[in-house]
Amino acid sequence: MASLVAVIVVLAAALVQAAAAAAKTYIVGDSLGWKVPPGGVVAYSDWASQHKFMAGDILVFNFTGGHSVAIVSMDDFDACNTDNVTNVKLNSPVNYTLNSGHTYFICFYDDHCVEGQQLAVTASAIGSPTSSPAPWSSPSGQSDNNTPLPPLQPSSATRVVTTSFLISIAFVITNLC
Ligand SMILES: [Cu+2]
Repeated sequence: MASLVAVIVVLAAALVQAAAAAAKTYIVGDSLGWKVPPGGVVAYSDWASQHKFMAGDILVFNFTGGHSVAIVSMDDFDACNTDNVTNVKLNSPVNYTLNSGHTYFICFYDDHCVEGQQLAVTASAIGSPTSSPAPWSSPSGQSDNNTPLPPLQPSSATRVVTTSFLISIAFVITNLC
C-alpha cells in the first residue's frame, strides 16, 4: 500500500510541475506594443531574445492605427517581402498561439517591416503539440479572413482541479493505510 501512495504522490507532484509550466502569455514589445519601433529593427529581436518561448505560449499583438500581423516565410521575412502574404490579421489585439520552431511575423503595410516592425520567434517543443493548424485566436471573436477559429484549449484551471483531485486521493489512501 505504501508504494501505491508513493506512486500517487509522485504523479501528483508531476502534475503540479506541469501546471507550473503551463503556457505563458506575452505582450509583444511589452509597453511598446506592435508598431514601427523608434529603435529600428533591433527593437523586436531584442524583445524576443529576452524570453524563452515554448510551444503553446501565446503572443498578444496590441496596436492602434494602420498595422497588421502577417505570418511569412523566413525568406520573405528577411527580405520584408509582402507579395506572398496570405495569413494576416488586421484588428488588434491579435493573439497567436506558438507552434514549436520558428515563426516570422511582419506588418505588411508600407515600409513598416523594413523600418523594424518585424518579429522572429523560436519556440521549443513541449510534450505533444496542441491543435496545430489554426493558431490564430481573437478575443473579440471577430474574424477578418477565412481562418477558422481554433478550438478552445484546456484551461490551466482544469489542470489545477485535476491536480487537487489526485492530491485528495493520495490523502485518502494515506489515511486508509
Ligand atoms: Cu505597421
